[in-house]
Amino acid sequence: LLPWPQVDHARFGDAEEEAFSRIRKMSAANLARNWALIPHVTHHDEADITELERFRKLTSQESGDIKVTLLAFLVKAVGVLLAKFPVFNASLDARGDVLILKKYVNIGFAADTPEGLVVPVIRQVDGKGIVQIAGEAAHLAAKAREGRLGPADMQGGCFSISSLGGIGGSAFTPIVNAPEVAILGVSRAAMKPVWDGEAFRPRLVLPLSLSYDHRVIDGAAAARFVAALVRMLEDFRRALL
Ligand code: CAO
Repeated sequence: LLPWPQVDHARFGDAEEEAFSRIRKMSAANLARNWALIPHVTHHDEADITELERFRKLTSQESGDIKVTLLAFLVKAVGVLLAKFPVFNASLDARGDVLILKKYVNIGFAADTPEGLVVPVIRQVDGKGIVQIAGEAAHLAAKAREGRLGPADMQGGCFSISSLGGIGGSAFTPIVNAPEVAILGVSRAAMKPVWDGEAFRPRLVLPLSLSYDHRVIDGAAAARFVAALVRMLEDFRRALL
């Protein structure tokens, strides 16, 4: 590779130096390794979450202080699917020729903090309900923003979710968080005309982007995983099947 370009930026205008925070140094090193070593593919799809959003708002009103977020439903849905698609709940060993299949389901979520990106982990989501997951996510996100997450809060993840839906965007390519093998990116839901066989109806449509390690996961498996996620978000009763 060519060496990094050495430029005296001050020759071209005012500029100042700002050192990376400890968190940004760590996440930059992880992201660079994961981007360089993992052959990523990103699979995009959309889910009609009109009914889910109605249910989410109702549940939130009934849950007292806990705000039941879309993220909590996504964590639960992915948790259910990881049991059905074991290759998504796996890690490659360091040599890259043995797959470790996990029997537990811990899901990390990307949290934006003033110091940089962190990924706290919600443990054993398979044994938890959505309100409990929402409460734990809010607690971990607050801890993250205050810079109080300990190493134990960020270890043991099986799969990550990166939600930019509260900010905007229609699709992006999240970077797989090694040694995990897949990560779900969530963009901003928007009202769209959807053809129901007779007419276009206004529906709330959520964009989903699944990046996966193509050494471990085939494109067809990724498409099936996302299709199952879409069906679950469109009718959450499927999470019980
Ligand atoms: N589409 C439309 N609106 C959405 C949405 C979506 N997919 N997801 C959330 N929203 C809305 C919510 O309805 C809520 O609106 P109200 O304030 O009117 O109720 C608002 O956005 C905030 O949502 P939320 O409280 O559910 O929080 P969140 O799940 O969006 O975010 C957290 C929580 C921790 C994920 C967030 O604070 C964060 O850090 N996001 C950034 C993550 C990130 O940086 N990812 C990139 C990593 S790679 O660089």
